[in-house]
Order: sequence, then structure tokens, then C-alpha cells
Amino acid sequence: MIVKLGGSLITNKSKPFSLRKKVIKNAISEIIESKKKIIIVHGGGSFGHPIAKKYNINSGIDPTIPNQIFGLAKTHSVMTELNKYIIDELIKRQISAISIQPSSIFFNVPQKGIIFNFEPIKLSLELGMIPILYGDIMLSSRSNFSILSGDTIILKICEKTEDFNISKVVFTMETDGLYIKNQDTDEIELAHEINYHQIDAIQLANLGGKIDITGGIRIKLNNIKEIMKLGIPIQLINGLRENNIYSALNNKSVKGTYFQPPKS
Ligand code: IP8
Repeated sequence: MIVKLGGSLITNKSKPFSLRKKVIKNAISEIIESKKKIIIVHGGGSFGHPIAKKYNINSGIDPTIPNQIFGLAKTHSVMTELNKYIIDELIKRQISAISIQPSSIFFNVPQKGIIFNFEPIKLSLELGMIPILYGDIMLSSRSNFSILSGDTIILKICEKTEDFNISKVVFTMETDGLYIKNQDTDEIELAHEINYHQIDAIQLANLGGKIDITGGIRIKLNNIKEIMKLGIPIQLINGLRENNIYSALNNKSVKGTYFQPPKS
């Protein structure tokens, strides 16, 4: 399984560089207790996003932005800081977690798209380690770059069906799941289950405007759709509620949004 620790769950997105330490500790405890073979991916939250926004990293090279290449380095650097905190929390508990730096294994090649060397993920899993990846910068050929979101990393791993055989992706967030507008009553309500054919017609609720330079919920949904096409179910759950992560990883019932892939 893959667990995404959402950036807005593990950091306080309205305050730059602020960790939600208790939430991180709890999430890690539940992942360990689940005793499942897991790949962890975490988002940028108030570490990566504000710096990436300041230097407009996601739009690629722009000579009109002062010190943009320094901003690229800084975006990566703050993400490694966030990642180190999470790795250390696992190491403190004698868990063999290993940081895998996405900007060293993912590249963007025009015409080919994103290519990546997945061996470090695969080999660390074979050794019984927990690989931990994170939203990062991505270098491209022809002297360019962009942001690689945690969600894209997850999709790319899922696509390697023969190598990873992912059985479920759990996205942890700071809300109970996806809130949508009921077309009959106009009320905003939690979507408990969404199937592949419903996904394009979803009327999203306006969830407010925290900084998210990788596109917010609509892009997330497109990514989810691609994962569903691979036959992999996805669950969005609230990582602030105790036992949710443990229950989701053990396939027990959890309040949240469950995305049911199309039947093959
Ligand atoms: O929070 C973005 O990752 P995400 C990472 O998973 C950066 O979209 C560097 C902003």
C-alpha cells in the first residue's frame, strides 16, 4: 500500500515552516502498528509550497525572476528538512525507514514525459525497509525544471504494476474526505463512495484558498482517476482522527471517501 501524508495535514499551511508534530507522531504510530508493507509519500505543506510559489518553480525557468535557481535549490532543501523530521520519527522507534530523494530518481524528458529509476524503492522494500518519498523539484532536459508533487510520484509508482502491485492508496488529509455539492439539494456533503464513471461529473465544494502550487483538488482528482484506471482503490481519510490510518490500512471501515476502480 501507499500512504500519502498530506502537506496540509503534517504542517500548518497558514504558517511557513510549522510542523504538526503530534499529528506526525500519531500517523507514524498507526502506520507502524498496521504492520503492512508500506511506501510513504509526503507533501510539501508550509515547507515546499511557499518557496516554490515565491520563485515560480512550477512554471519552469524564467530569467525575469531574480535568483530563481537559488529558489529551486531552496525548495528542495526545505523539503529535505521536512522529510528528515519524518524519517527521524521512525528511526527513533527503531523502524528501518529510508529517505529516497525524488529529484535524484525522477526526470522530465520532453517527448518522453517523466522517467524514473524505481530500483531504490523496490530494493529497499525487499530489505524490509519503509521507503519515504516526498514532493520535490524535478529537473528536466534542456535546462528546465518543475515541481514533482507527491501525488504524481504515487501515480508513477502505481503504474509499475508488475514491480509494485499496489493494493490501495490512502491519502491522509485534514478533512474527512471529498466534499461535494448535492445537485438536488445544493447542500455540501461528504462523498462516501465514488466510482470511476462519476468522477468527471463531481461538483466540488469550494474548500477555501490555502497555497497549493501543484493545483489543488481538481488536479488531485485527475490523478486519482488515473490510479483507478489501474484497478487500484483509493481512500481519502482524515488523519486528524485517531485510528483512521490504522483502520484504513487494515481495511476496516473508516469515515472518508472511497474511490472504487472500474471493474476489469
Ligand atoms: O504537496 C509539492 O508536493 P505536494 C512539493 O505533494 C513542493 O503537491 C516542493 C512544493
